Amino acid sequence: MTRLYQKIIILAISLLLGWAGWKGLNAFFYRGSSELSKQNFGAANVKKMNKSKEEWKKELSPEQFRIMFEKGTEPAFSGKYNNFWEEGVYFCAACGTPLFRSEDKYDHGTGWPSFKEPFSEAFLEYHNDQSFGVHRIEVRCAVCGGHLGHLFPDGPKPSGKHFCINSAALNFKPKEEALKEAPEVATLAAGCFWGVEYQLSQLPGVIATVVGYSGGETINPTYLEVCTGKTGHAEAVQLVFDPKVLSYEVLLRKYFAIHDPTQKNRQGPDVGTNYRSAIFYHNEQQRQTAEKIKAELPQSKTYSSKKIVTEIVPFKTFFRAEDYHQMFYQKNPERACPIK
Ligand code: MHO
Repeated sequence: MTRLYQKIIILAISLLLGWAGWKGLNAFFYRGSSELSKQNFGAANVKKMNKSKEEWKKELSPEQFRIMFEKGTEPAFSGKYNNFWEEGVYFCAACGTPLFRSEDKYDHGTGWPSFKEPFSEAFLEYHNDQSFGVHRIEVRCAVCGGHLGHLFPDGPKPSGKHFCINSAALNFKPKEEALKEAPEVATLAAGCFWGVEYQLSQLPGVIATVVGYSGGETINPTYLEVCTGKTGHAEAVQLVFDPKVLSYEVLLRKYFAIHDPTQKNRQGPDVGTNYRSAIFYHNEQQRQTAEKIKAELPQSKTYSSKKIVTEIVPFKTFFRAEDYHQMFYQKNPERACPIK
């Protein structure tokens, strides 16, 4: 009897140690693993490519096909971009969508190319991956669905994002060449993002949109956290557009026309810093265009010398919002935000 009692205690202790060990291992490998559960998987507004696996098999090398369409991984430290630091853009090796920029590449020391921000959140897609008994977030190209790698929450601040990507899924093009081919990205805040996304997505030349949170400190905030005003984030729309069809200037003029840039920290009934008017510029040219338009506006009749309060600040990071906020207006036209 006593022996059975002892056995039960030993079994319980070993189970407990095993469980604690497993938790410890997870915490060790994915520091801040609770952050993983906060990642929003909302699908962006982007045109998908419909190609079958058989077609990709014919077009890609066996290694690329295995990694991108059979969820493979290249061995650590083996990929051509692991230790590669040239300036340019990394495109999807399958469909050619721009996915990452050299400015956002950093050495995480794990043996795969690592990035702290994507070219645009609109071009990525996230999925839960439970393979090997661990929870990871799989990253795919939103256009062709090709597997790229994983997103870990142990990246450098302010994004905290660590995109761990297979070199074989990428095709690097140097700056000059990339500039000719790649579209541009804009991140804009003008109050409730439902209506802003809808209005701006109607402009010819807009390739993709995604709504989310920008300008604050909190990593992976939820909508409710942003609503408290304590995260520092503003509801924002990230757009990818073709500069040959739509200039940043025309885009900004539309942006100013669809909201009231004289209202500080509010848009109509939506009050709070999360509804502030802000332009998160991605480069010096964008900053200059934004400053120029902002300075011009008060001279027009519409504003009759009223102060334009729109913030013009450098883009730092963008966290996508929950799925139900993506393309909200298209899904719920009856619940429009105050659209001017
Ligand atoms: N007044 C809007 C705000 C939503 S927006 C996504 C509402 O209907 O709740 O912040």
